[in-house]
Parts: sequence; C-alpha cells; structure tokens
Amino acid sequence: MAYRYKSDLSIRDVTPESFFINRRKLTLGFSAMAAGGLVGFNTANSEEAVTETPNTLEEISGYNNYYEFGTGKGDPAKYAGALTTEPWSVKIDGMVENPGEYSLSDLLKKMVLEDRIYRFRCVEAWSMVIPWRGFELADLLEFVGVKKETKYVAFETLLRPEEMWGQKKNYLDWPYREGLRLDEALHPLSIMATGLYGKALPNQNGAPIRLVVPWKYGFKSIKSIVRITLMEEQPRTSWSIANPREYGFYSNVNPAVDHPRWSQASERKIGSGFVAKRQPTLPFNGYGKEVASLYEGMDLQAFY
Ligand SMILES: Nc1nc2c(c(=O)[nH]1)N[C@H]1C(S)=C(S)[C@@H](COP(=O)(O)O)O[C@H]1N2
Ligand SMILES: [Mo]
Repeated sequence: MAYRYKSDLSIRDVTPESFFINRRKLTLGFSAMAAGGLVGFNTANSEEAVTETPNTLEEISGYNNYYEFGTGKGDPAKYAGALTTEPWSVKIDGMVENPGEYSLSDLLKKMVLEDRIYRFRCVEAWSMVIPWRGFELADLLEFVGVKKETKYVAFETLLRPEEMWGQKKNYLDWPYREGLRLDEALHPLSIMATGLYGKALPNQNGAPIRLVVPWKYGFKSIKSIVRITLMEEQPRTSWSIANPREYGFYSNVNPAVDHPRWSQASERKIGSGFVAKRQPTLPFNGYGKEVASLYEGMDLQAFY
C-alpha cells in the first residue's frame, strides 16, 4: 500500500499571514506561491508504520529518467533547472463537465482548503521509495466532473524545446504522453505529486506536478503535466508508439511477463549499492492486494 497520511497542516500553516487575514482572496486567482512549496508537511509522524526506508533526496533527485533532458540517468539533474515551472496551468478537456485551463496554484489552494492534501510513501516502480506529497487524481477528476462516456484518462507533458533540449531529438514522439483506464485513474493509489520530502518537487522529478502510479512501470508516471484529457478511446502513449512490442498500455509490474530484451523477474533497489542482491519483483510492485481486482478476468499476458 502507498502509505497515505493526511497532511498535518491546516490552511493556517500554508498561508502567509496577509493571505490568511484577507480570507476572501482564498477563492480568487491568487498566484505565485511556489506550486509545491505552498503545501509543506512536517516529517514527524506518529502513525508511521513503514518498514521500507525511503531513498535519500540525493538518490531521488540524482538518478532520474526524464528524456526531455537527455537519456542519461544523471542528465535530468544537470539540465532540468532550465525549466520554468511558474506560472503553471493544466488544461483539462475532453469528456469533462468543467473543461478549462486550471491554474496550478489555484488548484492547490482548493485542495488545501478541502483537506485533500496527503503525504504518501510509495515504492516507485523503478525501485525507489519516495515520500511524496500530493493529492489523489480521483479528487481532481471529481472536481472537474467526469462525463459518463469517459473510459480513459490521457496525460501530456509540457512541450517546450527551448527549455527541454531533449525535445529537439526524436527518440520519442513529443510531447510525452501517457494514459490510464478510468478505474485505474480513480484508484486512490493514483497520485498527483507536487512535492517530495516536504518540499516542492525538484524539476528532475517532474515539477511542478506529475503522476505517480506505483503498481505500474516507471514510465507510466508522467512528469510535468500540462494537459489531462478524458476520453472514450484508449489514448496512444509515447512508449507504445516508440515500441509497441516492448511497451503495452497497461504496463503493470509483472514478473511473469518479460520485457522482450530482459527478464523482469527480479530487480535491484536503487541506492542499495551494486553489491545489493537482486530481489524478486512483486506482481503489481507489491500493491496486488489493493489493485489486482481492477484486472479480474483480464489476460495480463495479452494486456501487458
Ligand atoms: N515527461 C516524462 N515523464 C517521465 C519520463 C520522461 O522521460 N518524460 N520518464 C519516466 C520513467 S521511464 C521513469 S522510471 C520515471 C522516473 O521518475 P523519477 O525520476 O522521479 O524517479 O519517470 C517517468 N516519467
Ligand atoms: Mo522507467
């Protein structure tokens, strides 16, 4: 389970004094608070019942996949600083009751006011344990209103080659695109992350807002999202466009389905050092109890 905690903050804690006094402004377009930085959380936590030690901030922000900034694991830390993350808005369109361009700072304020900000500790599907901060994608979808025809949710990353030099290369079809089936998107483990370790997301981790789907392979967790589209048809996704045989739409962590070029039956925790033993990969990355029912009756070899 992603270990989920209610944020121990009230609006008082996340609101500058002047802002708090002029309460009325809370519902108005109030910009420029660092998107993730606005909602801090304390690290002290009495409910903690977590055995997995989180990776260090250095590991989490120093070893990344973010092809917009190069294909090397160290490239994002080197180059993602070039990305302007403020102001930021997310366009929500398609089969949605209230389509529009949503300012991220307004969205975050709303989530704080409604007490929908959580801390989550998840094992990310490429073997990091990350203390995220964010809210459930389901809460956002509820807010914008899902039309009944909706079957899938598509996501897009920012397209801005001036700041993302990797987008001048064609190793992927830009902008980076991902998708979930609606029931997957509505699952409480599907998180919109805006911070980690109590701070705004480092750019290399997908600032200012990214998806986290802990039971799927890492590439499903799309970074720096600018568009969410509710659809009837299954959306096309960057990796399955690049190589449909290797990357399917579902991409649930599944030790029984090998990648055509390597075994996925075991994995090595990142940060545990090269001497660390490989450990068996768990179905659904260890979240089977929570999510296996979504796939009941589906052939997961065919729908990989
Ligand atoms: N826009 C975008 N999102 C992306 C990627 C990318 O290249 N571009 N890489 C994916 C892959 S392959 C992984 S493993 C995770 C890595 O997330 P992390 O660097 O925060 O650990 O981000 C995913 N999201
Ligand atoms: Mo990945």
